[in-house]
Amino acid sequence: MKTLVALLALFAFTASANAETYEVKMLNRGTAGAMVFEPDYLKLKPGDSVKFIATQKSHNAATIDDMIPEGATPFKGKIDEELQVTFDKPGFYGIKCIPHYAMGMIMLIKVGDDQALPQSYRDHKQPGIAKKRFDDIFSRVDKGE
Ligand SMILES: [Cu+2]
Repeated sequence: MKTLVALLALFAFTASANAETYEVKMLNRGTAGAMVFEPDYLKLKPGDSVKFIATQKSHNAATIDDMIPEGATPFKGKIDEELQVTFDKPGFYGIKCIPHYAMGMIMLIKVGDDQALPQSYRDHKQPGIAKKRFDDIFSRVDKGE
């Protein structure tokens, strides 16, 4: 019995040790231009986490309504605060910085394999530069990147 408990503990440890944490910077200016998440597209395994880092001021990270998998929990970080989120539910997550959404401060997170990007994400009405930047990310998703 003791051996079984020890084995179970080892499995639990291994599972959590395999989960990774990715860092995303929130920037006034990055390599892709002004007001960006860097990187702007991430592919995760279920259980991986993302740490949104307030590298520069006045940014936050929040899920976009209707751009998260069914049953996933929306989140909304506070301005200027680091936020760590664990993504358990497979699918695509559209993320925005609330103050700079129309300036194109968005990103996409894919969790799990074998997910097709839902058409509703492509049809989602995006303000200002967010549309162009999402179209660019979607074309990378389509290429299998
Ligand atoms: Cu911002």
